[in-house]
Amino acid sequence: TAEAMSHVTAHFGKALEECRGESGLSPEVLEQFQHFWSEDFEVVHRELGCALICMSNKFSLMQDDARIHHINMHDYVKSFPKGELLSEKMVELIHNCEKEHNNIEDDCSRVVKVAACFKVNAKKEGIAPEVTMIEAVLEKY
Ligand code: BOM
Repeated sequence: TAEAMSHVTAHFGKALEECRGESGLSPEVLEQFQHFWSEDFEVVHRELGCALICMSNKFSLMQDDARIHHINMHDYVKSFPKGELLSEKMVELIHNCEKEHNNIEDDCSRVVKVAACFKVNAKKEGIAPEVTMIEAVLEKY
């Protein structure tokens, strides 16, 4: 559900500042992680892909090949309110996007494409949160 996704995003997004330095993602491109879901944020910068890899590694959500760790992601999403309603769908959508962009060799470039694909498909499935929903739960984490 979009509600569960707002919790996942709020929690995951707390790792952004720790990853800004090594990813090179400037605050002008993405100031706060919740804006990932904004209509007017374009998921296009390679540095965002690098940041997503760094952030995922803080929670062991990726394998060494920078692909999603299915079990860890499942458990992570399940740990949030209503997460058990989201975890399977989320892993499936990300994995489908990984298959679509499997030809891109550079990890950061591929991950940002996967993230853009995931954003589109999550909106189609009605599990994309509004930025205001994320802001409402930020203080819990
Ligand atoms: O091939 C690995 C791709 C990982 C892409 C992840 C995209 C998700 C971005 C936005 C939402 C975030 C909330 C939690 C994400 C965990 C990765």
